[in-house]
Amino acid sequence: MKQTQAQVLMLSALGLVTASCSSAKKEVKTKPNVIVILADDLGYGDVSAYGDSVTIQTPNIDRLANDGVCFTNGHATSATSTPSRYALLTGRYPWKKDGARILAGDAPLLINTSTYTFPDMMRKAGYRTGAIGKWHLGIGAGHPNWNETIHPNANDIGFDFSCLIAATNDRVPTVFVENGAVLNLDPNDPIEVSYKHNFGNQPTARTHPELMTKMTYSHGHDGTVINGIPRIGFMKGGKSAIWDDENMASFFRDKVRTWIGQDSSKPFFLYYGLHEPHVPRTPNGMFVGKSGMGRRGDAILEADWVVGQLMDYLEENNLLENTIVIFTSDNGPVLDDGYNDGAVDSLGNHNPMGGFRGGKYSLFEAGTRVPFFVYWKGHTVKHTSDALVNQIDLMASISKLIGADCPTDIDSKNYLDVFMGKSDVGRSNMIMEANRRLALRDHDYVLIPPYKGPSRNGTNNELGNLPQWTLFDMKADPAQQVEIQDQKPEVTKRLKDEFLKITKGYYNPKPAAIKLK
Ligand code: NG6
Ligand code: CA
Repeated sequence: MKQTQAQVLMLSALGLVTASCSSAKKEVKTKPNVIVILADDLGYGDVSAYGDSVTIQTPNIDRLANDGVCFTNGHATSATSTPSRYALLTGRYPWKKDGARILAGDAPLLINTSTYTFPDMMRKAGYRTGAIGKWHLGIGAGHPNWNETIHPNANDIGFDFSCLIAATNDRVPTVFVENGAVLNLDPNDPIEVSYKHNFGNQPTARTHPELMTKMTYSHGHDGTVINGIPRIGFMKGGKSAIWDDENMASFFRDKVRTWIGQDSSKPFFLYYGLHEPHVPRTPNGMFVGKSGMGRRGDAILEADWVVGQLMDYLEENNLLENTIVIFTSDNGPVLDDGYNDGAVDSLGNHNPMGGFRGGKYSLFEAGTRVPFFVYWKGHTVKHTSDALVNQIDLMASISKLIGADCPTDIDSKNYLDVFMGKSDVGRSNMIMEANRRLALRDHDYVLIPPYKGPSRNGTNNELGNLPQWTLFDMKADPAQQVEIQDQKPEVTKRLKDEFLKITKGYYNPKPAAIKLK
């Protein structure tokens, strides 16, 4: 690939090209390409860069960690996908937004088209913007007609191009949606989708268990069976558009390469949502049996391969020097998330939570503490950083880097120096969210307010529902085994006041029950 105009401008800003560009120097801003790779349910302990105790090998992801900034205290805002992605793409805390909870596959677009988003900001700054992979932020205005182009879609909140799984790989419709329209749809075989009722006496996982030739369900996931896998929700028709679970990774890999390669006149911003290792775990044959840890481990190897494929592409096309690659995960890990896929039995000594308590859905640490790496060849200061960083701050931080306009009244704050590895002074506090429940992190302390509700859900992950205001010291006790609120009443009081102030009007000790559907 030829050097893009943006690259030339950047090199010029760095004084690496001479005379011919010097007249443009005054207006020059550094505008590298920006890629955010967001894995789905990948745990802190699932990436080998985090230490010898990790029993799976992820050499490609490790390359970002080892050559870039490896954050040991990096967080998603939330312990589930939709709110976490909402925060990343809007720079706003999801608990301030009605309806920011795990969405059904036919839910309306969660982000208002009038909201100034991260991709809007990038577009305004001269970037072309793409969203490829998992979405899970809704589409349309409610119960979309999947047989026509659906509006509003990802392109209405700032993306020039989108090719997406509308929700999750375990939810219908099991089709790709490109720029708002279902790919490869045969108009003579229209798609119908419902999360309320089946279509006539169409077979489901319950009525026709023999259809589950690839995987059976353990909880939920008892709707329509597609490709031998039971899903959430009911779907009819659209046969030609149904995705191939085992080739989804290479499908998106190719989309990413084509999209990056098709236009070099502008820098690009890519939001790349990997579907691994979310359920159903359907690694390609290349990875089956390779991790020794069953389907979940094999799916992680596939995610690692995807990262390698992207990095190779960037390298082969001389884009590495001009591209920031950010790798992280939307929430913490889970083993049995509704399928009998052997994740629990084949785990061995592996600890996806990296020794932290809880996991996906949890207010405990493993809910939001996720793998987090930033790599920009020649620019990021390679090291391991213990700074507290949060995905919500990427928007404001990148705005500083590229000289873009970012509103100051949002929750996203500028930590560019931290993300670049030039400073290890991260956030002093943040609010964590898990299924509409909130907790406070302040320096090394975590304060979890009382919540009514079960201690675990069907996944067997601990949720963090505790009867009283509970204080932990993450430095002394990273596994959150020792409650110290009684030893430290002043700290507890100070943090409680701080929590109630930040979350004023949002803290509800008894949030509406979350249906795991
Ligand atoms: C839950 C699903 C789970 C997963 C999750 C969303 C059941 C029992 N559980 O409701 O399998 O799909 O939603 O995961 O249906 S997330 O990573 O996208 O937030
Ligand atoms: Ca997720």
